[in-house]
Amino acid sequence: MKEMKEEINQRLLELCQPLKEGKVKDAMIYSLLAPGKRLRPMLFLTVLKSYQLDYRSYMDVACAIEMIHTYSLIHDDLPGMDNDDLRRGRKTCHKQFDEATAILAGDALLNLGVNVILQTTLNDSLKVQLTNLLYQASGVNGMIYGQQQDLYFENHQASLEELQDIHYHKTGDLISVSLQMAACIAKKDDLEHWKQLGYDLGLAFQIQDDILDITSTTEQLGKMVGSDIENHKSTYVSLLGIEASQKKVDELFKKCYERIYAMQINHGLILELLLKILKRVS
Ligand code: GRG
Repeated sequence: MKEMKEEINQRLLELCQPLKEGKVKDAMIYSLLAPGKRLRPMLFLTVLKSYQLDYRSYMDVACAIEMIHTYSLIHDDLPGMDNDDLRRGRKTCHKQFDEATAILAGDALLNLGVNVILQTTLNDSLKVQLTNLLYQASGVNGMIYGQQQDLYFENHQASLEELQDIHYHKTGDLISVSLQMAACIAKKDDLEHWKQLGYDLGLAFQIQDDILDITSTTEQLGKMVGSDIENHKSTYVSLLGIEASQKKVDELFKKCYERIYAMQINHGLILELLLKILKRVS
């Protein structure tokens, strides 16, 4: 798993090397190579591996997923959005550089993602399918919709249903599509299984995030903690409490395991990664 993460980091850097020199390139590399978990590309590659495919042939697609995720983090941290100073244990992109550079670096990563997929040697039909899935999930019906709703509910009380809708899109769409893209390559018949598994995992991951915002430290998380309470934000924890939220996380993971065992894959590989996510402290 460590080896896969290092391979992702190395390829991310290589893909940025040909870019024109300047502050935007520097900011892209700064945020992209910051110590993140690489969860989404790891899920994508691990699913491929669990079907006995050579995951390295799809490394650039994995990198495109991480580029989109990093763009979303850079923009989410901007003063016009969450206005955060710390991300992945470092100053946020606009704090390290400036706001205009951070906006452009985010735009450029979103843009680079599609180019990276199109420039692979995969067959054209597959490239179109993967690009379509990824950009639908991160677009205005997906992650951007989730972000819009999240911003709206900063000043409005959200019900549990509304909160779930935010999470399905803000967090779930990109996690789920990472799994769907792998299924699209490996076995289309399993796509629906991976899609639902991704939404359950995404919701569990977000509830964990709400719990960690209360139980963890800034050093451990690499971002400011306690911000949800400070912003009077509706979260699973504020609506249900920590214990019931943790119970919900456990239930969602159990559903994920059941789906994994329903498929003919190398179960151990994907279970190992899920277990790592379940036990995560950052
Ligand atoms: C700006 C269009 C747009 C969307 C932003 C991703 C996102 C949507 C906002 C980030 C804020 C947040 C807490 C989102 C929930 C998902 C989440 C926990 C993101 C952080 O992902 P990790 O933990 O981060 O995988 P690393 O740094 O490990 O990659």
